[in-house]
Amino acid sequence: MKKRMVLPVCICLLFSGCIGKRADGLPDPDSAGDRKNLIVAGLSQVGSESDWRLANTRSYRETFTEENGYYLLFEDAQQKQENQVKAIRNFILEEVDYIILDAIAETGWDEVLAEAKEAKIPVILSDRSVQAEDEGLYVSWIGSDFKEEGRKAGKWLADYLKKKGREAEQIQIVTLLGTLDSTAQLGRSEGFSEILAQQENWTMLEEKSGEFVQAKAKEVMEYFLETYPDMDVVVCQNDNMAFGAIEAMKESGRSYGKYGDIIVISFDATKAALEAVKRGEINVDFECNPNLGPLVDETIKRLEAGEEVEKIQYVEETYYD
Ligand code: GYE
Repeated sequence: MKKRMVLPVCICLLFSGCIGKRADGLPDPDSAGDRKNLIVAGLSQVGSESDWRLANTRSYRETFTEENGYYLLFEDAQQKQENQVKAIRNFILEEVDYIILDAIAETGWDEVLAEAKEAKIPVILSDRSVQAEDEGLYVSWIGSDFKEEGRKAGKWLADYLKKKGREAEQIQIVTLLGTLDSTAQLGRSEGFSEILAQQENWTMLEEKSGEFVQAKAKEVMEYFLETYPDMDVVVCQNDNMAFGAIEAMKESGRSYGKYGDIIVISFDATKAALEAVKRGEINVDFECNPNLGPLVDETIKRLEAGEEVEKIQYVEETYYD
């Protein structure tokens, strides 16, 4: 009884995409009808830190429509894990049919995901994965093979240096890391390190987080340029950070890219970054596909039909140089 009275009020205040409100802001008791016959999905999105992220959100908004049978509750966590935990708890109170989580970090999910499991709400991980004690806490992870992206970047660099006749040279590298502990950061770092470990003459001077954000990356790159003026390569774990690095290099009068001194490696392959590849400002860009909405939709429809789904579903990706 008490639960019925209190919960909808809290939920309506917390969700921007709320189901229905009376003029006084309180929930309309009839509004539950809005979502009748629709699959209610609660999506906890990381934030809006990059162009990739905006494209990813767009993909969900375009796919999870009423015409396609969904009622989407969208929550932007603004880069805070605590907001994601709160959103998941509210999705549970809302009794959504599915929870879609794009986790800011890999750790720290056991408790809240156990609560979702207890409530029998299937959780689908989108883009990023989590390290859970019990893999049964989520149904499927749909995203990119980030480790492979990192490996591809390392292999590309080895090939490129060989083509330039620089394979015996000492190569000094710095890395602009993404959000620490995120699957994209961990995978890209691990994959690249694997190749680096096989190269006697490569040195990783320093790795520092630019949090996947252009302005932050620019600051870190300024520090790198001052501290390591002889660097040969900057690995940028996303395109917005590559733009930040480029700004810093431009301002300090350093040459970079295909026709310059510092080799620029990036990930995501957004439209603007591919233009920069064409201009020779970024040497190479490893694609990361943000269009996950249709894949998650397909997974949910399969679950609805009682079918099994794979635990990990990787999207196909290429690169541009
Ligand atoms: O590379 C970056 C974003 O998790 C793949 O997060 C995603 C990464 C992407 O902010 O631009």
